[in-house]
Amino acid sequence: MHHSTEFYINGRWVAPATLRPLPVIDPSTEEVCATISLGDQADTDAAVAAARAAFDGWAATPIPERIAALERLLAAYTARAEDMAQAITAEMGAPIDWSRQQQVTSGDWHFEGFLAAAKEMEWDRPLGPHAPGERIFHEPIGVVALITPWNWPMNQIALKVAPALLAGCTMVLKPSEVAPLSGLVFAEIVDAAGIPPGVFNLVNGDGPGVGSQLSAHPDVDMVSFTGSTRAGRLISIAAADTIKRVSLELGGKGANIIFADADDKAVKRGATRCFNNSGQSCNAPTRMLVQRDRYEAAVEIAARVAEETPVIPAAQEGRGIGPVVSEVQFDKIQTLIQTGIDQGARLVAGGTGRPGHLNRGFFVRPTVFADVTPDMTIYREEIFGPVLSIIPFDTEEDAVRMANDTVYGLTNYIQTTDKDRLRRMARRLKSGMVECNGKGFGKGSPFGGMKQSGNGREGGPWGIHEFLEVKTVSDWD
Ligand code: TXE
Repeated sequence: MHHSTEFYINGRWVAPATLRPLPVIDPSTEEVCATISLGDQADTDAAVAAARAAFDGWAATPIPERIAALERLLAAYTARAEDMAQAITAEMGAPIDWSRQQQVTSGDWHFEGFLAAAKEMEWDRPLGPHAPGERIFHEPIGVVALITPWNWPMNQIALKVAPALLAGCTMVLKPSEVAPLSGLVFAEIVDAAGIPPGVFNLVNGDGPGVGSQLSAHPDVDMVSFTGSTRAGRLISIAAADTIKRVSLELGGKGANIIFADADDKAVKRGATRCFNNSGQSCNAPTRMLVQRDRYEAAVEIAARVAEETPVIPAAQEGRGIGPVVSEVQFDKIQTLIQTGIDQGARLVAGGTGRPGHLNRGFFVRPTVFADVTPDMTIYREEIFGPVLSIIPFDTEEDAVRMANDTVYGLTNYIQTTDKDRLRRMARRLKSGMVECNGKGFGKGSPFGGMKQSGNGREGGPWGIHEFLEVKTVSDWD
């Protein structure tokens, strides 16, 4: 990739103010697959200045033209789908078919969802008969910083860039320094789509550097962040002085409540979902709560799913999970698995160490623990690896209490054929999303969490509203 140490600022590829090389490690081979440069304050300032200079023009661009720009971006994105898949496979070790079929297509999915929402949205309207003459306007908040993680790199970029563009904001994207290659390909796509200079800018960097510089920057009006709860807290603190809006999509510890009357596939589906993307999804159903009658059978099924999940290197085609993203994540997951064993959970599949057929790469064995209790670390902490905890319950009341017994509140899952129970339970779970009986969400559904899983919602009109201010004008009509 010829631009890899450069940044995309004001419609051009530019060298960093000071070259600070950082190798990108392919997690499948542990070899360097590219080198980027970390930015510093001068680069951050240049990108923010470009976005500020472009703001008035982009904000005044009529909405149909902004929609047309996103349509061009979608076409340019589709044309580069294979390059994007290769970039994601290199930077995060995702098996190539998974990159093609899940990681890359998440981008199209969100672009299409936002385009539909933008066409239907009311951008300004009279307030109503109770407020005669008043009109409300939705206006872009200004220059926005978009800080994204490594686990679904293109998904997160699409979830932020598309609504920011439609809202009329100009932006600086800082992708994760662990998986920055998809962001670089994306900047080339933006360039090819003819988005006006300065509207979209990209600076690579790490959290304490460009990440916190953007968060504290007096000329940035909003930060939209996806990542750890730890970093979300630091961003809020850094942003506090300038009172900028901070929208956060953070960790999760989803409960998957499986009642005795759930369909036959419920356990298999839940375990598979937990291992997908090597467990690196904030909405993964990591705590499987199973009603006592089906508990032992569920433990057996989940153990079999773990044993039958192929663990494969990124270049290999076909079904399977790849490594986790980095040595840091690998070590963290190993420690958590060992802690599960030490604290007395029953290990029924997987365990510490690499799978036997692989002698390098950050591969983790799909792991299942039974008899997990609420006092255990693996019940509480987001593991972000292919590790499932199974816990028995007796009554609906117990299930609600256990599901809500976490600082997180992103996604919970219910499996039951009893619709009345499903409706009762769904209303009592403290999470932004409740996914039931394996029925996934559609394009443009709101995505986001309660409690320490964050604030705000991404996707559809909710996602666009995150980037808008509301203005009320009296005596308009
Ligand atoms: O994430 P970080 P890490 C969770 C998951 C994982 C853990 C640690 O549990 O095991 O977080 O992952 C930027 N100011 N999730 O440490 O550090 C950073 O540069 C501004 C859940 O790798 O949060 C990168 O761009 N920015 C999650 C982004 O934050 C800062 C996805 C994510 O990295 C910053 C990823 C700072 N002070 C991890 N510090 C999800 N919600 O899906 C870091 N960053």
